[in-house]
Amino acid sequence: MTQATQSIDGGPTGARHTRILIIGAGFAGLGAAIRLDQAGQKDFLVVERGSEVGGTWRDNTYPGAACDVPSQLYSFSFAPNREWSRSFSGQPEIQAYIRKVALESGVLDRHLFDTEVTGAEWDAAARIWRVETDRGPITADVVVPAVGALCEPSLPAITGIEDFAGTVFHSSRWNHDEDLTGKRVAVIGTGASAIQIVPAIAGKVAHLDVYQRTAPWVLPRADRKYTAIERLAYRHLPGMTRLARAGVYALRETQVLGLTRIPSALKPLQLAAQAHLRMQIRDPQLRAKVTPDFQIGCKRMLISNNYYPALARENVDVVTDPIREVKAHSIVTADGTEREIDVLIVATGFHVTDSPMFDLIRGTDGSTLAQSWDVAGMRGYKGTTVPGFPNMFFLVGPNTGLGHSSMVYMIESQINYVIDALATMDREKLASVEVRPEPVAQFNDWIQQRLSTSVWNTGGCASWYLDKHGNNTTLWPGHTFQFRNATRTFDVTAYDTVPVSAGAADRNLEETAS
Ligand code: N01
Repeated sequence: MTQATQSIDGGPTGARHTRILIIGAGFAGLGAAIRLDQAGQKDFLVVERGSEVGGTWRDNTYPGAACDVPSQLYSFSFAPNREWSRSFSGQPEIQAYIRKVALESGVLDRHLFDTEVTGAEWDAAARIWRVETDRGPITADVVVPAVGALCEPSLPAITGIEDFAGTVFHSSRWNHDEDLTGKRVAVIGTGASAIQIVPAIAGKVAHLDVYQRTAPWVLPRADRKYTAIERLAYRHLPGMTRLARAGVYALRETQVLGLTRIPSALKPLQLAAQAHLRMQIRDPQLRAKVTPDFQIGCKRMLISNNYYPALARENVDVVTDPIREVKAHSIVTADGTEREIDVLIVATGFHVTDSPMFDLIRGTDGSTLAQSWDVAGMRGYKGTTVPGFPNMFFLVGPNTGLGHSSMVYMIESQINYVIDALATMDREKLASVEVRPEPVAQFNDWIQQRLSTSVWNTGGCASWYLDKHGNNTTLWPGHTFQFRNATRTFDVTAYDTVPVSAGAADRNLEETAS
């Protein structure tokens, strides 16, 4: 794939200036770039630390990687994919879709790849963001962090892990040079990534130990290849794609009541998962080991038809004793058992509520996002704006995650909000907008009140949805169309604004070189 490589050089005056700086070129950043372009907001740059678009779908190349949201819903509404080969797509097909959309969009000329943001600070006098990257400085009127929640691998703090002499890697940084054939392998973790990895590698390794801290609920995966006739229909009848998308969307929304208000309504799903487990694992001991002890939905509901059969294989052991230490060639559990391994795969998730990106962004009083969220936890207004951080619009921000549907829908809602914010700033000649603390407090009180009855808060599990204070700062507690409505227009009354004459028009961008 050929992608334009831009120069970051701002010329003799130093930093390059752009009106809008988008950080990240995954679904969110790329989607924002395309929609901004379509809306006539052409003055933007996208900086991306990787060498191509795709974000999490570029990074997660582990064997078996696939989406657990149906393909028809897992695409931009403005770029429907008529070529999906199956009902739940694999990573290569999703990444190919993202690449194709990027290439056809005409926005790659404003992408800077292999460029990592190392800091961003609001300059109150000039009313601009001063952003540092590993390829030089950039200034921007507006920044749009679109780095996603699942981008920074979380590595387990296990005694001795740094002394492991074999190969060790995180699920999202798969080492394709390591041939697992005939090796003794350990996988730590039994989340959404691990349950796809385990069946994909169990048949080729000599032995596999699956270290399970908490057993997940696993439902059948209604995945199948589309027939030739279906593919033809999707390709040639645009209405089919729209209809399928609407059907999947509506079906998924029926889970919201159970997830957010009446967790007992999820009982049929839990019964289905129990039946799935009973049918796929005959050994009562193994079945007991992998039976969850919390309510379904509390953690992400997983879907797989081949995870349990993989666990039941002769060459696979599920280890539930806590890990005591990792040695040069083995893992030792609390009961003293030592299991030798050649390769260690950590499928232990991501820094979601404590992303390193939060340490890099400094607002009006010089505090970082991490500092401003340290006490109250990650919170924002409509998942997008944060007091003390003017002209910053987060995509996939606080409480925008979902337990039931497609993040692409949420991302598009947030993009609507950003586009209307920019249009409002243009129309009303505003140099900056900064959300006021009161609407943020009101919004978050509503969120937390809604979440208090949710299965994520009451279902008896620990999960990455909750932060270190036990607050759910990641999930949206309602229907996705409620979020779409909330973000349809930019409500400028919730913001402190500064007119252009008081700042931006007077700024001397050449000072940005200093
Ligand atoms: O990560 P996770 P993931 N010692 O955080 C365990 C999305 N996704 O990469 O449950 C031992 O879910 C941890 O144990 P516990 C999806 O949104 C989507 O699997 O905390 N174990 C858990 O079992 C998903 O939710 C797709 O007790 C340790 C596992 O590691 C998100 O990504 C596919 C440990 C981590 O599970 C993250 O999924 C894949 C330790 N020190 C992922 N630390 C799609 O299909 C953690 N664990 C779209």
